[in-house]
Amino acid sequence: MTTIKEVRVPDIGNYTGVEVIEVGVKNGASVKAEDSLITLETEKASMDVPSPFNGTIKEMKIKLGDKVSQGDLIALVEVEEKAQEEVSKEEQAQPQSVVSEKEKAKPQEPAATKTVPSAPSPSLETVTVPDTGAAKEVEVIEVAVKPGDIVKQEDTLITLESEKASMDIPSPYQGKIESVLIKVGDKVSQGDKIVTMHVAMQPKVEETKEVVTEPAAKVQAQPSKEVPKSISRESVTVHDFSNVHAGPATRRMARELGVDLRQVKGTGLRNRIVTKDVQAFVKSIMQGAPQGAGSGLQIEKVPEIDFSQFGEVEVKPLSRIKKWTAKNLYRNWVTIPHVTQFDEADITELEIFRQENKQAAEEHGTKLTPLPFIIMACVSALKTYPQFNASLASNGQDVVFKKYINIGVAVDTPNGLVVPVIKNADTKSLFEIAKELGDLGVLAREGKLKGEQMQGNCFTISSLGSVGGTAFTPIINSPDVAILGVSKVQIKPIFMNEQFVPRKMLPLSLSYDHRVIDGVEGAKFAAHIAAQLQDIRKLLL
Ligand code: CAO
Repeated sequence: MTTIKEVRVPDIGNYTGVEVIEVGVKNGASVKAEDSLITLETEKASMDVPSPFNGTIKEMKIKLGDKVSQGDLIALVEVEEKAQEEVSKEEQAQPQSVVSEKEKAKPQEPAATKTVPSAPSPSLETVTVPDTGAAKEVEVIEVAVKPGDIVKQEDTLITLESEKASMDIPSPYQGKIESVLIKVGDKVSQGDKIVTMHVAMQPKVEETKEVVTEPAAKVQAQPSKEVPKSISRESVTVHDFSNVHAGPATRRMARELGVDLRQVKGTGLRNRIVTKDVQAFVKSIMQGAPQGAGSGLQIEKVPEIDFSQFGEVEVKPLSRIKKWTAKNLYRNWVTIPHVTQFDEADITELEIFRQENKQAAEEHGTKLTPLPFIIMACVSALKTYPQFNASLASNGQDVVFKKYINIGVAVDTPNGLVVPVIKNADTKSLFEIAKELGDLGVLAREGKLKGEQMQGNCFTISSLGSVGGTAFTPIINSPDVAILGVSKVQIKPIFMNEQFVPRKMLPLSLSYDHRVIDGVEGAKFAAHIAAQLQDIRKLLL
């Protein structure tokens, strides 16, 4: 017998609104007790939240970038009663570590540790390991400074890793490192010396700053199990670092530099990726080394301009959706070699048929626009050219061919662009597609789309036909390998039967990933869509 159990964010000390930096599982995934569900990251520590049960993920309630606090619902897990009993027995045998009431009472948000004497500057200070709240003998997995380095207050000096968490130990001072008294692999405890440093400027307030305290939750810094990557609009936004073994400082550096950590080879203990690996990766890219799929670098920051010097301005934040979209579009634009193939379809006959059947469509409770026909033509093209119904695997070497056909349709909403998905479009009739399209469009504009309605697309259509334009170059919605842009129908003089005749021409713009699709294939795919639309009887074949 199975029951549905809730997994909630455990006691993570006094942290609230902690960012979810990884989602290790997706709906339907089997998990064992202790498998990581999500990874949280504060400024100072990253921590995995493991499943307390063996079972199957019924529904993930959290996504990348969410901010969570104790008690927030992470997932619903379908649990076999028997499996649960076994886990309970294991739990009894191995009680979880808990943080004492005293530790819980401490403010959790970190920083270094020392009582700062109000000595006249400059002075030579020794920085020691603070009370990490963890057991003694915690391993040093990264040393971020060397003699002569200038560090700012709060810069990471070393990273420690216990069984449950990795944590950065920041400098309590601004100054110059005189000597480093610790090396990678050392086991340290509270009070052990880390560095001596010439302190240029003392912190203004004489105080004992709070320590990095291991969160009370069962937290782990070990890499979580690899899970199948969901191929969806949502996964497009997810940096799946589930198989990455790296500490907070390294992750932070990677984020700042726009480095995809999955592409970086770790040289630290147990192949952990350390900051120097990220630096070496960046250097190799700058020197022209080839990159794997999906990686990329922030090229250069746009200079900050004070626009108010030219006239009145008003600053408004981008919507949440637009922020996500901006990141994804940017990544897709710089990492995928796009080629856009233009074509046009003579839809004169289609339009006659559509007008004749508008009434019938209304009787089916839907509206018949050119888009459902275009979707059916794309289904036919995807069946004929399966390399378009595919994704490049993250190793950049394999292509994942999909045996299902889900079509995403870009919908502009007041909050930004969303891509609801018509699932198994190859099994649906014209009216069914039209109805689903209309319903999804309404839900999208009302901001009521559910996560699963935006997941699993294989190919995307962006139609600006109702707006205008003659052509455009759509950006591929990775992990798709192609996207079809549709512009406004125009009546054009087409030379037929020895004379020019007015025909309704539909402009098509097919962008494809040139790593997966050859130019000839791109041209054939676009031509296939055009041919299907020109003679819609072919859609029946
Ligand atoms: N050329 C000329 N007219 C077109 C056309 C084209 N390529 N495509 C659609 N039209 C017409 C439709 O026939 C309809 O006219 P009638 O009401 O006279 O039949 C009108 O434009 C409006 O269509 P629509 O936008 O309601 O419907 P759609 O099936 O084309 O689009 C959907 C469906 C979900 C995309 C839509 O609801 C929507 O959001 N459209 C706005 C455009 C948009 O957001 N596109 C995404 C752009 S971002 O990449």
